[in-house]
Parts: sequence; structure tokens; C-alpha cells
Amino acid sequence: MIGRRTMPFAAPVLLAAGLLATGCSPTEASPAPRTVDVEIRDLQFVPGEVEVSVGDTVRWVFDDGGMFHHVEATDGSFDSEIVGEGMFSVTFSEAGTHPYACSIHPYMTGTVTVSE
Ligand SMILES: [Cu+2]
Repeated sequence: MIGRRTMPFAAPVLLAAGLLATGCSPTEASPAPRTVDVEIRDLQFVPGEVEVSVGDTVRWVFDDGGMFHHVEATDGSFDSEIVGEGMFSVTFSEAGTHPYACSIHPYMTGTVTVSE
């Protein structure tokens, strides 16, 4: 008697794996939301101007050796409060232009432009 070790169930398993591999939806997806960093260092916002899309997040990173700074929108739409370290994030849900400044160092300015 000759043992034949066929595997009759292998074919359905491979078929299922193939379906999984090609199962991606062909529908057009909107781009994933991004997070854009603005570094606060050397008494500047770097970069000073950022352009994002609705749904994106801007994250300010306080990295100026512990010096206190403030991210305060001119239109009042966001306010980090005065801090010397850490991060401050804002997710923008509407298109618009938001100039902002540091209340302690008024020459520190930046702009976030949000487009559809
Ligand atoms: Cu400042």
C-alpha cells in the first residue's frame, strides 16, 4: 500500500488567500488626514507659513530650551496658552486663513492656511 499524502483542502485555502489579497476596494478614497509640525525654536515658528487641507492637524512643538511662548490665533480660533515645553495641536475642520502670533514676542508670527 503506497501512501499518497495529497491535501484535498489546500486548494480552497489558497483560493481564499487570493481573494483576501485582491480584496482592496477600488473606490477612490480621500487622502488620509495629515499632521504638519511647526517647531518653535530660536524665537521663531518654523515654518512660519503652513498650508493644510480640511481635516489636517497642525502640531506646534515647543522646543526653545524651555523659553515660554504662546500660539495665539489673531481670530481667536485657537490658543495654546503660555507654555515652555510640550506640544499643541489643532485640527482644522473648515477652510480659512489663520494668522497667529506669540503674545510674549509679538514679532513671532505665523499663518495657517486651510483649503478644502
Ligand atoms: Cu514667544
